[in-house]
Amino acid sequence: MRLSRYFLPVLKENPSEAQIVSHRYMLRAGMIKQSAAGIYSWLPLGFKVLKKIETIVHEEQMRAGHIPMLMPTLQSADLWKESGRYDDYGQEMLRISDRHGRDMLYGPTNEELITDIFRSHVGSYKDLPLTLYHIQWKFRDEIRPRFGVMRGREFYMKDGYNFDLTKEDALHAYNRHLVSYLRSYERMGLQAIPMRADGGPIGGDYTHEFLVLADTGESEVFYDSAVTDLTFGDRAIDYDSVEQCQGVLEEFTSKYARTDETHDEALFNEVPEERRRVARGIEVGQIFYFGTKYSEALGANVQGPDGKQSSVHMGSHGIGVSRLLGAIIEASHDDKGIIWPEGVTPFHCGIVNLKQGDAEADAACESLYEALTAAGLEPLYDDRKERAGGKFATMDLIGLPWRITVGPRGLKNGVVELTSRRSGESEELSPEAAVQKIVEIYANHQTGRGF
Ligand code: 5CA
Repeated sequence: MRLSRYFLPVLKENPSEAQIVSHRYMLRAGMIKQSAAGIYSWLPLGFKVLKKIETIVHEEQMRAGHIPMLMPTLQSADLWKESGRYDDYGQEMLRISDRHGRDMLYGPTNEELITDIFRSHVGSYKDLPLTLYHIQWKFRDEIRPRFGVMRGREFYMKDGYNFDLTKEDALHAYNRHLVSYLRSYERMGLQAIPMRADGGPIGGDYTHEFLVLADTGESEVFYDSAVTDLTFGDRAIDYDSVEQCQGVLEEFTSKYARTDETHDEALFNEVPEERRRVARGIEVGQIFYFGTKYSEALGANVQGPDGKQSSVHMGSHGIGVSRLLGAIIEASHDDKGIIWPEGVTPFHCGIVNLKQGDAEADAACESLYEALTAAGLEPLYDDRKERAGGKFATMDLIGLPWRITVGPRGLKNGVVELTSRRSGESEELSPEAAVQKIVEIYANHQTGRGF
């Protein structure tokens, strides 16, 4: 993409309404624009990152054997009346009536709708196990939408639902989700720690939230610092193996890590004092096992091998896709702007032309642009007639992890400058070597695809 043809409405001033750094940088980098409280338009740069995160979530869900689909945002209230949640959900649910006076709602979550689909089409244990998921906009009329996409009213969420014959099978589905979530967050450059939590309006008393540690997080968390040493890495996993998935769950959840909802002071005090941490975190996902709560209410039964009918065991599993942009920025920025991890960066590399209009500099930038594109990467070429300082400030703000700077002086010696946004370190290389290095860096990262 050439910056002169892109739509990147960066702001020079700090927007006064933004209280936390991720909100500030998302507005300043022209990623989002508020349309009403807690409701945002996703401008091209924000949309690009959103889609990269979404792609990673899809890839990891499908890798775990979960099946993508799409349900609508608007739902009829009937199913919610059947489950009993229409009254229970309270004012967070946006209720609408259509022209015929029928009660509708903008879905805050989809347990009822998916259970209805299941009961309409599945009747035998032979069709199990089954996990269906979608990534769709949700609406919760939060009393205090704030911090930009972090606590929106309209937000983008992956929600998956498992259907199993037995509790044991459903717990395997729970563990599969835990593993796939660890992988997903790590690909986004994040450490998200599974912590024992509370079921809230979804229900169930077996649930973990995934938290990214950050001072601006809305949840208070208590943990053994040893959990922060754990990484999933690129180890192989067989998602069908009950033992392997259970092993990962045990590895990642046996150390003390809880949100304030389930915090137990006595247990916490058993952690060696020097490892006890009280901090704040951003909840970027939650997995639930709630047994037959919805299948009983809605009559989702299957016939078992013994010919008997029984309610299926279910769980639901969410990832806050739009919230993740905020969480990643909170975890990765400096005073100049965002620092995108390679896995989700909107463009793989920036090209800054220090002397636009200089025949040699222009030609060198064009050939870098072509070589990177031919290698399957997406560069952002700042081809505007701007001062170098302004170009650097924009690149630093929007946070591309790598930048190639091209100027007449370097070209005389046959070199360009390759700079890491994270370390700030630069090296001089031939243009070919710079391309080669960037290609190698991304060969080691499974990056999500953008738009
Ligand atoms: N049905 C279950 C799991 S599919 C469910 O709705 N779980 S949830 O309530 O925990 O939401 C899943 C994730 O969505 C949360 O972990 C959080 O990351 C994200 N989320 C929830 N509310 C908001 C909000 N108001 N703004 C942005 N993200 C949100």
